[in-house]
Amino acid sequence: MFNLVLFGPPGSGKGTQSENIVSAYNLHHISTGDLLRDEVSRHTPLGTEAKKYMDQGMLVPDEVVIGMISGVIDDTPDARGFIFDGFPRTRPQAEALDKLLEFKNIKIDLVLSLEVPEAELTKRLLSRGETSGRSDDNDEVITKRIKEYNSKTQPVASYYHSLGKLERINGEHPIPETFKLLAKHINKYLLPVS
Ligand code: B4P
Repeated sequence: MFNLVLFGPPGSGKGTQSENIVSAYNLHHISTGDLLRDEVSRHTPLGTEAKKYMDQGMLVPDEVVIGMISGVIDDTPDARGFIFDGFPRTRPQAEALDKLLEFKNIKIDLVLSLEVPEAELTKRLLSRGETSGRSDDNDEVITKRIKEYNSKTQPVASYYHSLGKLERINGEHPIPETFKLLAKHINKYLLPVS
């Protein structure tokens, strides 16, 4: 089994590249952003709680997100591996994920960090906002999300770097070129199925 964390600031292309990686390597995609948006759209108690944070560009509390992940892993026993997209986003989430995986006798093999300058992130997210209907794709909330990333999520990179698992990728290139850079690293662990 091969488990990958796709890491990076809001708008760096985690969701976009996850789709490419899933189709090339047949990994099971776990996006905490998608899971949370699904809870919000179904008006579940978890979704109602999460929405308060998401609408302000803040991270949802760790315990809410960690509980959600454990359930998804248990529901997918036959996966070839997992791609964690947008998770972990804080150091406590990273440590909780390691503990959770250890308990299931698996581990994170590789962390790919998409690096994109702030001006380009804002441009992409504003452009997505024109069609996405997402309540967090507007100027004010994007600024807050990038701030949250710099203070709470960036330290996760140092955590994985200290474990020798982090590779930094320039995410400024067009989507196919960025995918090729990611694939170069994944191919060292796993061959594509398509
Ligand atoms: P997420 O859903 O994870 O989304 P994201 O950070 O906005 O985007 P991503 O990096 O996936 O960008 P995308 O590919 O779409 O998070 C949303 C919110 O959920 C968070 O703010 C938080 O509140 C909450 N949340 C989620 N996980 C959490 C956790 N673990 N803990 C706590 N809270 C959590 O790309 C963006 C745009 O750029 C797209 O329009 C795309 O087409 C474009 N694009 C991508 N790559 C490009 C390229 N190479 N060139 C040009 N454009 C590109």
